[in-house]
Amino acid sequence: MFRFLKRKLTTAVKKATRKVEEEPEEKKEEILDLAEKTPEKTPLEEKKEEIQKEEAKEALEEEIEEKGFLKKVTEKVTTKKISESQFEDIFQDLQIALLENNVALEVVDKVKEDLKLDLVNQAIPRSKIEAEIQTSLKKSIEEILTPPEFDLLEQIKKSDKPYVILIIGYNGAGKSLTCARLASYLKRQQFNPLLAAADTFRAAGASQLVEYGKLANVPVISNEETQDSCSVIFDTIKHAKAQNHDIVIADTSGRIQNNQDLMDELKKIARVNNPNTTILVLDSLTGSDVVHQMEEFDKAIAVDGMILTKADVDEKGGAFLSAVYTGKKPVLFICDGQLISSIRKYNPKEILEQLGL
Ligand SMILES: Nc1nc2c(ncn2[C@@H]2O[C@H](COP(=O)(O)OP(=O)(O)O)[C@@H](O)[C@H]2O)c(=O)[nH]1
Ligand SMILES: [Mg+2]
Repeated sequence: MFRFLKRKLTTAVKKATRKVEEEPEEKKEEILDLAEKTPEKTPLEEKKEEIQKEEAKEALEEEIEEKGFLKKVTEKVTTKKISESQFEDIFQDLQIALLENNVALEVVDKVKEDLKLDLVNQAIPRSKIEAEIQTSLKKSIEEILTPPEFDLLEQIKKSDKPYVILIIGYNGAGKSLTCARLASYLKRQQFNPLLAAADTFRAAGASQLVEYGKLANVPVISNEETQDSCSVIFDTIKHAKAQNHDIVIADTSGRIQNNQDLMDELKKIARVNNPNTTILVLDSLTGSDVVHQMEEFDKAIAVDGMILTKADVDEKGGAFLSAVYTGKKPVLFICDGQLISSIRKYNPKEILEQLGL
């Protein structure tokens, strides 16, 4: 999980540290050049210089009294300031590392602003340059990974029953498996969920959910006779009321935003069945395209939260950063495998750890 980005971030921080630690050679040469080029001084200039030296000496004496000589000297030797232009240079490697690993541009810009604020023109102890860069990066990425909160269990408890969860997203994102995983998770929390096989578009859509339902030990309502996904969900809600199921989880057909018919169908599903929560399933392997997916689905029907899948096979991790930061929606769960049990509550600290921060 996230191996590539982790490795790249570590390398970029080390490289940035080395760049800051090394004095830029051109500067030294410039000073030498200047010294060589200084022309002979006239007596008047020498007098002026003497006065300036005297004034500087007095100012220094005052400062010594205020600060303590030793402290002043050590501060000069042991601290380093990163100029704005030097920052631009050291951020280059980090920027490449982030972009190469599917991090959306908007997120890269935020990291840059955060690091700039923390590092530019600050007196950083020389021995702590790497630690300071690392701390600043960690703080920024932690902010990025922290979405608005949403306590699903609490919401279910306080709402009328059945609580209807609508699962939407691209083809192959992991919606059907996630429906069964979520049902199994909620069952373990002492709820009694019912699944609606509303992927009526794909031939095997409904039967696949029936199989997943068996694995999760959760009943599934399906109707192979109909193409009307809206009515399958409607029937499932009726069924849930009659048989005391407190939650309905509705699977839907995969769709992309340029498929207008399917998008319109989704709007109809939401209008007719009025779900309590609509969750967008995002496949982390689709990279920074997750930003686009969230925008488009949210525009069609209001998305309440997201579930990120395939974390186990995502070596880059950028989709997580991009989806959480730009989506500005709660992240309910992450899925990291092909099992019914491969689902857990989203925890930003865990992701940070995976990134080596
Ligand atoms: N490795 C891995 N595979 C997953 C995960 N979630 C789903 N899959 C696989 O992705 C494929 C598509 O899943 P499915 O639930 O049918 O997607 P749907 O088209 O959105 O309903 C299946 O082969 C799943 O086993 C995950 O978290 N990790
Ligand atoms: Mg499916």
